[in-house]
Amino acid sequence: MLKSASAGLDRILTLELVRVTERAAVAAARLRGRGDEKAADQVAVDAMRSELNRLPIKGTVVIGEGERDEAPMLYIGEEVGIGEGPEVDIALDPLEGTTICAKNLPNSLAVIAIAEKGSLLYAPDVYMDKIAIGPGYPAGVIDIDAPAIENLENVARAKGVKVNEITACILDRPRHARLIEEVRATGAAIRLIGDGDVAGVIHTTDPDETGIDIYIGIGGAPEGVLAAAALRCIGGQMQGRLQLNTDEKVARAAKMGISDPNKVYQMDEMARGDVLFAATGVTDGNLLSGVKFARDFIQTHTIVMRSSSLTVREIKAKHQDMDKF
Ligand code: VTB
Ligand code: MG
Ligand code: MG
Repeated sequence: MLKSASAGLDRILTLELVRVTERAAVAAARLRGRGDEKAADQVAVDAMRSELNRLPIKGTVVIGEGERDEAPMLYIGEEVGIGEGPEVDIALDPLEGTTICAKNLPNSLAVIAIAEKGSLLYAPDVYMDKIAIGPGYPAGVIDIDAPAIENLENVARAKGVKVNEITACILDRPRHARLIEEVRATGAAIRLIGDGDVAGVIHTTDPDETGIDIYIGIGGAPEGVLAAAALRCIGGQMQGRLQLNTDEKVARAAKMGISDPNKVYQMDEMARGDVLFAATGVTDGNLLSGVKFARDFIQTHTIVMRSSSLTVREIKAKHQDMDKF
């Protein structure tokens, strides 16, 4: 098999990954707007799994659909791939934003990240407090422990605009009531999203296109690791802290090797080494179009990237062999 010039993962895997998210996205898109999030999720999981199992890797799912006893497929620890090839860790979410897909609202994605074995944070399925910005800022602009106003002022100053020209993306949840008040008090705008904070974080990387400068707030830890993997490939800054607020969660995390429950993880502690990331739009979104079903073909729109080269590719594919999907 071809070896890439730089150390790390075989670069041919980059294209292979696109097939994996394309398949999952098309499957989920067939169930867009049907109000059945479970069914949409299930078909995406099935499709992603069958495509993943054709890859020339010895893969282990480290961020997946849940623990073995709660998820029949793509559970944490499941081995995927043909069992030959490089040993890799895999983080995935075949349908990130199941509710968005069921309601046919923007920004649901099929998402996967692959990294060298041992390079991804083995995060339990708990909440994570997150803060993220895109590329082009000096180091140290964001600090998860600082008040929102400080982060927003620093981002605005670094961008060379007033705070009221900054937009923060925040999940619309009661737990964010105070955060939302604090951000609004600065004069900054908020894009409140119903779900889909992997997309929310990625959107910070292209504020001109998405209108989002910073992501703040508490979402899923698995989504945090996926988002960190994506940012590693585009550039940007992110910090995360697991919300291990019960003894049970602390114990679960400890089993996964996390000894300090309050640790702040920097982006490259959540996703180290060479990382490949791919996401295909399921519903139309700010950066990716959703799957289009035309009479004679299916069109998908995927972003695929690699951390070691910081290459970001967008692939619009027309699939004419529609029986395959
Ligand atoms: C977020 C969101 C996801 O989970 O991570 C969220 O981005 C966090 O959990 O799309 P709550 O819904 O409990 O707030 C999702 O909504 C689903 O994975
Ligand atoms: Mg999922
Ligand atoms: Mg999800």
